[in-house]
Amino acid sequence: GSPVRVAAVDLGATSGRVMAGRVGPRSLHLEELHRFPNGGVRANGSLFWDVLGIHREVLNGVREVARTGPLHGIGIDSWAVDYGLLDRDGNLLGNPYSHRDSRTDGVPARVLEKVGAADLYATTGLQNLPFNTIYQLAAAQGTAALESAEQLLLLPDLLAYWLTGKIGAERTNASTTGLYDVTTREWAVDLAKRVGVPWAILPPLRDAGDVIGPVLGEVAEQLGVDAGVPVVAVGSHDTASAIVGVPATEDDFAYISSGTWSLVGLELEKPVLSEAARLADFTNEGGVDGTVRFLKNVMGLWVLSECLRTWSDQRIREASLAAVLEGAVDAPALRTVVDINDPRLLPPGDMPSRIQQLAEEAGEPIPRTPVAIARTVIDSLALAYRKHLRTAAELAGRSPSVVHIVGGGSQNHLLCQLTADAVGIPVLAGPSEAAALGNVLVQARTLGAPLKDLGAMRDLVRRTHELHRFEPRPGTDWDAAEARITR
Ligand code: ADP
Ligand code: LRH
Repeated sequence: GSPVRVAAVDLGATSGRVMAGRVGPRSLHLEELHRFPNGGVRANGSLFWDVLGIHREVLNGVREVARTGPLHGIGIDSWAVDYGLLDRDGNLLGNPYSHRDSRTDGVPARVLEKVGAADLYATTGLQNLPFNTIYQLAAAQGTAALESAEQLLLLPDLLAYWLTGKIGAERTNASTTGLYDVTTREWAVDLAKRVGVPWAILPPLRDAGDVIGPVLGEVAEQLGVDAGVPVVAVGSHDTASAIVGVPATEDDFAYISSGTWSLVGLELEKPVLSEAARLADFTNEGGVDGTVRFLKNVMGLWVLSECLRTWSDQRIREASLAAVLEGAVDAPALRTVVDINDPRLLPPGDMPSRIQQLAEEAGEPIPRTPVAIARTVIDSLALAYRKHLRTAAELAGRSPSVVHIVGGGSQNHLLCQLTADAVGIPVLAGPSEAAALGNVLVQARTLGAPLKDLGAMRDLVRRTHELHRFEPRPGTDWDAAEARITR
């Protein structure tokens, strides 16, 4: 058939991008036509997303895709859990909060008193993160916005609503809310009732691959496109789209989706809801085509990017990403390691001081320079990947033979090599835009491209993208390092 050309909107917490994706029978081509910075905005004591600004950038990007060639579809994915509320007129009620806002401090404990951790896990299968939508809604109880809300839309669904006027919740992202039953694949209405969440605001569910609807006439005009262009539901959770874009040809592969967050785990056919999985605090998120993303959220390169922001504010000019990574390659290995998932690293702030504080508390040598701090972060990430991949494999009864690293972090060759060393199996790094590729591929299938399943999509990525291979190097005592942080 003739090639399909779509706009893939991929919104990360630190940058948003709009890509033109072209899929032919044996070809897959991605062109980045628009990129813009993203981040929380502090106002009136809270941390919000500038969602109208994001909407404008989505329009700007899609317009650019349409200007440069045919446009057969539009798909949107973004980070998980955050949402906007609509009033009865269909208007947005206030600004969507960032999941890094502190309003959920102390809330999970209150909710768990009502439902019990075991019950909650048995239904949702989710890692107990303070920002899960269920906790954000519990924190919002009694607010004017929640009381007048008619609909809750997760962010990619909100942006799709502004393009099409259609309301819904795509399942991969719904699965991150803590209000979704991972076994029945429906909203967990009873759970919502028990927590006091107004369940009627949860919109009808839809699947990745469904057509959401054609763009509204007014939007088509703004975009300079024909009114019929469909918006297609993709794996609207960016991590779900990224896992579609993992170029695995092996059956037993592990993955790390490495961006602002690192999502570390396995693709499974069924959730693992065992007591051991609950105690290990592993998540069972919904993947495209009914798969399960059995994984751990690791604090990720957020920690490094907040360090870089802090150094830039302090006018430490020599501390650019390229410079600290170059220095970190030659820094001594595992000199200082910290628990990179310490909850104090979640909110924005002076990250270098927090890393030093964690080192001091753990009795580790305190890293003093940007290079030493960056090396601490990278070593600590590799150590966390090792621990969680081993646990995932054990809990799921798998023994992966390779780790695929995708996302922006796949360009961090030091981290990729250390991951191979730490985990003890080869790492295949790339593509860095796996989420956008997954978004393109799911749209292309809906629009008629012959991609029968995830295997076919992954084959196409593998055949069209160059990967970097890292073999594990012996000689570093990772066990001893792990013992230092769990002491
Ligand atoms: P998100 O989608 O969450 O916004 P990305 O997948 O774009 O994140 O990954 C962003 C991260 O990728 C950055 O924080 C940075 O650490 C890393 N990164 C991006 N480019 C490079 C590069 N050239 N070399 C090393 N690391 C990089
Ligand atoms: C990564 C991500 C991750 C979520 C977090 C909120 O961008 O979607 O999978 O847990 O953001």
